[in-house]
Amino acid sequence: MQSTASVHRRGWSVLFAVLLGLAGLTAAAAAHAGDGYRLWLRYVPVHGVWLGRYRRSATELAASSPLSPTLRAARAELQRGLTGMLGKRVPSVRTVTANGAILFGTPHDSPLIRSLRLGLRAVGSQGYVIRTLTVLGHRTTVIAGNSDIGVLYGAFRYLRQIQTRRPIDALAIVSRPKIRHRILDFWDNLNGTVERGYAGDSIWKWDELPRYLSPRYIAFARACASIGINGVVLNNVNASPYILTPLYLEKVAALAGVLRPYGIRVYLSVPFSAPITVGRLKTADPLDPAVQAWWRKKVAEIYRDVPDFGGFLTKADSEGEPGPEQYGRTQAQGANLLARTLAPYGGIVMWRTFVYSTNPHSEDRVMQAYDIFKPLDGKFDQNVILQNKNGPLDFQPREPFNPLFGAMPKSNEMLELEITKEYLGQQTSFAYLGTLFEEALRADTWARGRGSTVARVIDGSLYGERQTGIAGVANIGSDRDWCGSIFNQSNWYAFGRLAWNPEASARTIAGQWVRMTFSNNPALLRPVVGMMMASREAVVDYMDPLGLASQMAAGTHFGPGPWVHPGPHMPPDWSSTYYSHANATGIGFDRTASGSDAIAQYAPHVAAKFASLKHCPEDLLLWFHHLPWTYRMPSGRTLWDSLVLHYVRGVDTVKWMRRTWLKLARYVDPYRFDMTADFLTLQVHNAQWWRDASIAYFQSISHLPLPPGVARPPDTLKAYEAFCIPYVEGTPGAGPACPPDDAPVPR
Ligand code: BDP
Repeated sequence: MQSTASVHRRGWSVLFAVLLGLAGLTAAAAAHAGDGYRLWLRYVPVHGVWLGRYRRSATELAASSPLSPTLRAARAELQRGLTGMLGKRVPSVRTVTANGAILFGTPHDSPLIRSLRLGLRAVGSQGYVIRTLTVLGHRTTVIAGNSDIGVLYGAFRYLRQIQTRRPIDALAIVSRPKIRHRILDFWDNLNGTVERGYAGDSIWKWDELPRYLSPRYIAFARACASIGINGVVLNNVNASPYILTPLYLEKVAALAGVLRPYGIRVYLSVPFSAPITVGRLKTADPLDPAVQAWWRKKVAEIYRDVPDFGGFLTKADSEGEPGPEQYGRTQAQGANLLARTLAPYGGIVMWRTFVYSTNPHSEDRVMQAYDIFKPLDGKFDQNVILQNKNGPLDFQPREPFNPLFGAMPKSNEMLELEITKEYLGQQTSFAYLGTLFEEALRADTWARGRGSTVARVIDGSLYGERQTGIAGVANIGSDRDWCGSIFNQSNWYAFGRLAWNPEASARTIAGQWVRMTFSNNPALLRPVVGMMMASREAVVDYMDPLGLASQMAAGTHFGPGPWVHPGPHMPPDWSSTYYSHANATGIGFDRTASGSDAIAQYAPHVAAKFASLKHCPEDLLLWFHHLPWTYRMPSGRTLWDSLVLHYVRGVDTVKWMRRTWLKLARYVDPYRFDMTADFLTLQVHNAQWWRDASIAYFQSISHLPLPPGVARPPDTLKAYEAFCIPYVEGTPGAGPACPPDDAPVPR
């Protein structure tokens, strides 16, 4: 079948051909073809007045030699970028000899840079300074850092100025990352699959390593360095013990070697039971001397081959993964066991607080981690960082902030975000997560009064920690476009930029990404940024409005499943009904003092706000309150009507996004245009499915009529419930048990 996008595009092509004939333009100048492989580092030619300005400011590349691998990477990037954008090769020289030279390096390797007063003290070990100065009588752009990696980051920053059409003739840029460890977590399995990965297989080709090093590793490393990512956890948190065997450690060392020049350290997820499964001990008890000795030996073995190894990430006592609890030990005793073996080498432990029990009688799921970890504050070693998911549940389209942020003043805390869109429609949905990340970072914990944002907890400015970090679960795979769609790339990009500066604006980042990925033309830029900024809220609206959460299908987490209820194979807190608490009296989870009192885990000011019906943000209302269907919202509508209208609004926004995109054919090359257009068509379909199934389900409980003008769902609730997708990319193990008979397909 021909796609709507291509039909539409053909219309444009006819018109366009006429215009071309009239104006004598070439199509190539309007839209540069791309298949997404080059991400935001496309370096397409600059035209018009800008070209002259940039050419004058980039005549030669000057650096002392010999260059380290990192400085060579900086030079190669500058050459690649300038050649692509300015259409000429910029020669490399030993010292500044002409106006418009770009001098790059550190004060350690370049006496010339040492002689300039650049104010490098302000940028620490990873930042950079870019300044336009007169050097040896020539007008020069100086890109300098205290370390080689700072220079590489500066080179990318300089190129971004050109990519986004910013002036470069009088530069005075000073930048340093606010967070020390900026890490991508790969949930990649050693068999090449990716848990919750929607962009093909793993990019790590374990079978080829260490003998063959795919050039893709370098393309990946460049992209990471361009946004300041400096760490990669190579394997799934549900970790295979084989990662710690010599066979795989050799492969890890090879990858570390490729990534090193780009400032990326490798880390590993480790199973807590490794002393048993790999070391053949009888126990993994953290207080057992034989267990401690085994880890010491293993860590020494790793550092022998990877001297800059970053450390470990652990998922312990969670979702069936082993942990210290099994031995009657605390999370702190478990974390410190690993921390003490890594400390002599400067390694860290990222200990996840995503710990909970699926026992039907356990307390409110969202309260468990806090109750386990809060009493342990002060018990963790200095090189342990507690890794909290942004919300207290599990990467839902919207959650309040995790109450552990700010509640552990004597412990290091880092933020874990999910870049892969497990719960937001997976690969085909258009959902820019810059806004979600921004919301998570700006949430005010009030731990030390107003302004105690999550950003300030994790950048160490609230409590003064030195080990600061942020992690994003990667959305990267073997697909040619890396992320399963062009727009998914923006989430990788936004994560890196916010990791560097957690106070940056999601809108600004979106704009820069669009300029680099598509075009600087305002006719494209404005509408696309508008789509991006509206996109995540649209998904919230059609999946989990008003503070609902976890209403998706079981297992695959794809598509609606508000009816999923506890059963023999479904623990209560893996069901949807547990979270909606929808019943004859109303809907929502009472987490006030009359309910689970999860609200009490927040600082008093925040708790009071969430507890008050008047002040609780409407978009978190049903997260904290169980309310009658006929409850009057501030808008004057009933809760039921508002809920339904949110589902409707979500679909309408996606339709608007699609309409907006379809008008942009002339500015985008056919491949990327069609893919995005067709994915948006698919998303309209999926959004309608979510809306209709959710309305059908909740109406069967509320028994209330639909607000005027809202159409009835085209199918019966029974039909929505019966629809079942057995296989979805990225779902670990087997999908849900779908009966292979004539199950219905929703309209
Ligand atoms: C859940 C994912 C599961 C992960 C888990 C985690 O569905 O695949 O293993 O998070 O973060 O959201 O450990």
